[in-house]
Amino acid sequence: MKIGITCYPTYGGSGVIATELGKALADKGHEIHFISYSLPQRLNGFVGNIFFHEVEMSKYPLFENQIYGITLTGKTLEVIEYANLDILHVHYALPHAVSGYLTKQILKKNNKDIKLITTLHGTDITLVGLEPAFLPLVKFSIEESDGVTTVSEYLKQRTIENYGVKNEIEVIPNFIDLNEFKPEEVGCCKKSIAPAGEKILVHVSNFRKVKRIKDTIKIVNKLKDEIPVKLLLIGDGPERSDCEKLARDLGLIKEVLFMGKQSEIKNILSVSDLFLLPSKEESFGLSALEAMSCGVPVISSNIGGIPEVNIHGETGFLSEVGDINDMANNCKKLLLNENLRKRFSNNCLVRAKVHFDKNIIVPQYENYYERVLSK
Ligand code: GMT
Repeated sequence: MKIGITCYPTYGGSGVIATELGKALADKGHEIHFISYSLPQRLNGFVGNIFFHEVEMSKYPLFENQIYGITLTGKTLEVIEYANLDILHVHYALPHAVSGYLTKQILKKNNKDIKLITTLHGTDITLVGLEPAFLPLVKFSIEESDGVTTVSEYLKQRTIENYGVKNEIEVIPNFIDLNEFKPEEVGCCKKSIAPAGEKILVHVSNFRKVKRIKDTIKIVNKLKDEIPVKLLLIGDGPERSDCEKLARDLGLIKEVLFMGKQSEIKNILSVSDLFLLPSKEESFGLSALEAMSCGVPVISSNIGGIPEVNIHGETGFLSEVGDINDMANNCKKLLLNENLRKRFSNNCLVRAKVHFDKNIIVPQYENYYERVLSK
């Protein structure tokens, strides 16, 4: 098949999944055309059947506020024309699904068609999509897609409830490359982070409010007198400055390390004892799955699609959003009992392998493409 993939290129989970999906499909012989405003972060290495098309923004003076959705549509039309795509698979509703709809309509005028598949990832449905200015657009573009997938059962239900859409929605969970995210001995790295043998807690995100990163710092504040710990905060975004201030105010300069964006997350996960995900909204929690795949148990909130990934009492523990006492106690249970932590770690590996292995999930997408094409 010839497949166009539109996604955000930056660190967010939707871009990661879109890129990994494209790479996996290319491995299976499909021709993949990525369309985005810059090269997706995980699109590294040369593969003969992967193409990248950059959406270049116009410098025209009237466009003081960039018209990305329209420029994207123009570029997509060009790619479809030149590459003769069978499917346009867009990740994240705004503006990608809206642009996909416009693309389809313009093609129709020229007696051409393309199948439009929209994968909904999270805040496109639960947060920004609900803003009054966007809600009708999101609803309409879902209804007009030839196929719609969500990354969790939770997100499917939220899509139906929030937008009243009647389409059939296919749940295809996020996936992981077990060869890449696996436990590894990176002793030297561990020594430099925790020279006195401190326990290592880690959180990875794009530092948005929805992630409640301050909770991770408050958890460390509760643990530090009983257990020597280091908290690695990986990523960057709007909440970082406030979090740095909180860490300073609490006197946790040595305990909390702001590492910024990192490319080798799997190495950091490999030396970590626990992964923290206290989000107030999360449709899936790809970062938690990456941790689990490296054998790192997850301390998370019990919200959204997280319970479909992290199983309470098996791969980690779940607490109510904002209940940092409970989260800190759950950390203690595992940090003070290495046998239990190891058992959870093993459960994580098994769960990642049995439910979220790339080799199980990518064929589900292929199968779904076939079904949509034959409609
Ligand atoms: O960061 C992104 O690219 C999208 C982002 C979002 O806010 O929608 O992440 C979502 O998609 C990821 C990949 O499917 C999921 O693992 C995240 O749980 C989800 N984030 C939220 O729901 C907050």
